[in-house]
Parts: sequence; C-alpha cells; structure tokens
Amino acid sequence: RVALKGKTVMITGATGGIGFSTARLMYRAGCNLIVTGSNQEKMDRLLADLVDGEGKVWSYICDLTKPKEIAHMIERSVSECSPVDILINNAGFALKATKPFWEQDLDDVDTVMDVNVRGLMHITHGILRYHMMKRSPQPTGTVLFVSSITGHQAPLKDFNEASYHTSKAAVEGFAYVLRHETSGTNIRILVHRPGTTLTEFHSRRLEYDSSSIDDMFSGMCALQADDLAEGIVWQCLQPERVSVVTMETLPTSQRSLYQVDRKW
Ligand code: 8X3
Repeated sequence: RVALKGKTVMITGATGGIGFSTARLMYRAGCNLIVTGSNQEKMDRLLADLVDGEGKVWSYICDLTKPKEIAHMIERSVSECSPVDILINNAGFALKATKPFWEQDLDDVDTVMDVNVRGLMHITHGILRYHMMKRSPQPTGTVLFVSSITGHQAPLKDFNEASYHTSKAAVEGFAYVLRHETSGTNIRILVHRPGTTLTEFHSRRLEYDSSSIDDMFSGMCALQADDLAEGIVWQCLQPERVSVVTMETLPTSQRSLYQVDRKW
C-alpha cells in the first residue's frame, strides 16, 4: 500500500459501514483523511478508531441533502485541508423497502435522490473544480463511486427500491460520462459495485424490523464492510496509469440480485 502513503483521501459517509472500513484502511495505509458524515456521535466513534496511522484527519459534519452545506464544506476543505488526491463517494442509502414506490412518501423518494445523486454530484463538482483540476501542470486524482449491483440489475419481486435503483443507475451514468469529460487529464474515474453487505444500510432500509433483516441475510453469508474496503483501496492504489474502471464484489452466495444461495 506504499502508493497511498501521504495521499489525501476524502470519504463521504465515512462514519458507518463500507465508508468506516475504508477510512480505517486508508488511514492505516498512511493517508491523510477528510471524513464526512451527518451524525456527530458516529463521527466521534470513527475519530476514536483512527489510531493506526500518522496522517492528518479533518472531519466535517455535513447534510448531503443541503447544497449550501456541501458548498461550505468544499470551501473550508480548500483553506483547511491538503489538496484532495482521492475522492471516495461512498455516502448513500435506501428507504422504505417495505412499501411499493407509489405508497412511499415523495419526501423520502427525494431524500434518497438528494443524497445518492445530487449530493454526490455537488461534492464531485467541488472536488474536481477546486482541488483536482487546480493541479498543475496536469490535473490529476482519483474519483471512486461506490455504486451497487442495483445500478444495473433489478430483483424479480418484493424489493420496492425504485428510487434507490434509479439513484445507482444515475451514479453509473454520471461516472461513465465523467470518465469521458475528464479526458485529457490524469484524473481517473472508478466505480465499485457492492453486493449484499452486512452493514446498517440494510437495517435502515428494512426499518430496523428484525424479522425482515433475518430473512434478508438468512443462510447467505453476506459480505463484511472490510471485504469491500479491501477492493476499494486496491483500486485506488494501482499506479496512475491503471484504471480498474469497474469492480463488482458479491458474496459467493449471491449470483445476482435474481439468485441467492441460502445454504451457508
Ligand atoms: C445494495 C446491493 O445486493 O444488498 O446496494 O441489494 S444489495
């Protein structure tokens, strides 16, 4: 992980799940971190956990549904932090999988789109414009999007995730176009697509209903957040000439969203 030593990595949604594990691994690899989250208590837990490294750590509490808060955080990052080398757009969530789309509140639908798409685009815009494109003589950096297999697959029934799937398909489209728009620079645009991972993501999605959560994970041996962090860090530590453009990490038991083995 020598290639990462001294790099400055910004991770959104760093206070839980895949973001938390990635922050820990990046810190251990010698990176400086800029971590964002929406909850101070969870942020304190992350900061207390970052003991295994010598890099600097900057933390920002930011509500990604609020463009002004994002703009303010970007502005502060320019004056307070080292220039960002790697942006990991990890923050994202799904809501109300217990009801079909037409029975969901539009406010909830909007919140999913605001965080997973608009917030992600605003952060990427700010980091490209004020950090990566400023590098001279050549703009350089890595932008990695934590997408999902739901970005290109839909389950056969009972999932009720129209807004989440749409948001991840948008992330895939955004990354694809951005990879072309940043042509001529040394900025690389990468995507990581996780399958089912044992984090708070699913508890929240299933409204903390323990029997739905048990049904979801029963016998499948889901991924751990650390499994994802390993792959994400690996994509980022490749030499600048190498873009591992898309990496999809699934539990062995999950052949696709259509087929999950429950024999584990
Ligand atoms: C979530 C992927 O397989 O858990 O982004 O639905 S899965």
